[in-house]
Amino acid sequence: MSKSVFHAALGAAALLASMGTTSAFAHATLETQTAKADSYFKAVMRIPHGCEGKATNDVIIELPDGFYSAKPMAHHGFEMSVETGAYHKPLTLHGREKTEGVRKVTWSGGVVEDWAYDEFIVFGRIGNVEAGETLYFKTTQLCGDDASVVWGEIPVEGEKRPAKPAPSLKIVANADAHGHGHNHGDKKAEHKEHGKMVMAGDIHIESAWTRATPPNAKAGGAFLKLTNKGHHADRLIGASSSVSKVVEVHEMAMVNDVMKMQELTDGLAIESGATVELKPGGYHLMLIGIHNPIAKGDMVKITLEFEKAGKVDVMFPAAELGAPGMDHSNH
Ligand SMILES: [Cu+2]
Repeated sequence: MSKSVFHAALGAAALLASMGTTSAFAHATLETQTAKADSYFKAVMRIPHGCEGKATNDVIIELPDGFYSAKPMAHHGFEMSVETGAYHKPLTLHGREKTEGVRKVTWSGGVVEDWAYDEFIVFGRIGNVEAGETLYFKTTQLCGDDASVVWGEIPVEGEKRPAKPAPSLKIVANADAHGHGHNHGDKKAEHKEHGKMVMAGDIHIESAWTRATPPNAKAGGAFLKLTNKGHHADRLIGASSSVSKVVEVHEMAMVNDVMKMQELTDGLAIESGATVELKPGGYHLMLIGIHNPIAKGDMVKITLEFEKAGKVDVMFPAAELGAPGMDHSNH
């Protein structure tokens, strides 16, 4: 009994303290919504209300790729538990490679009344993400056995803001970080563009880029990173663009000791949970029969087609002629 009284009192105090400045927010959001690349960050998740009138009993935060070495903070009146798993990419911190860690935190069995406000905290390290990218902290509130609120929708540029957006964290440049390959000063604008994430259903599309072509070139390559966040495998089955006659999905393969490229006629599989990178020397999109040379700085629009996720337009900024990769692809 004394526990819930204390809890209600704490919630009311926090609500009063936040009124006036933030009383209008109705979504679960992070208190601080920007973080520097390669820095430590305290994610404070703000829970502004329950589930349509019902008190919140459990809060679950799924940690995004790019958030390492997570340590959740205990919360009075709640049991805390974690799920660990492999990171999408290892990160070396203080000379040690981190390959797995906490990916999901659950605070359960407490009470946050619908009229109360509360906060749940996870401390961690931002890594393997670039300025301009956004991390999403999917957050679920469970209220009793039959009610819940899931803050898990990813906003798509140019579309209506979702009703239950996933709490987001925008990554900004870190002037203090060393050895991170940010030496392409003249490509800042392009980099910003290509750092944007596009979604097609469960497929996250990132790091799209192409490169300038020589004057009489008939073909060019285009590159990007695809991550399947869904529970079912999908395939990239085709692509098209107004800049060339056709766009094919290619792979590089050794044929009689010679590296050759060939079309993947069945498309490129993206298994559930997998990230497939299309990059120079590996899988790539091939623009065949280019109508006009591509110049550095051009934005090339390519429509990708997935077997399940359908069609999506992606903008590919053009790097200089012969560029081995944009900033991302080098590390
Ligand atoms: Cu090719």
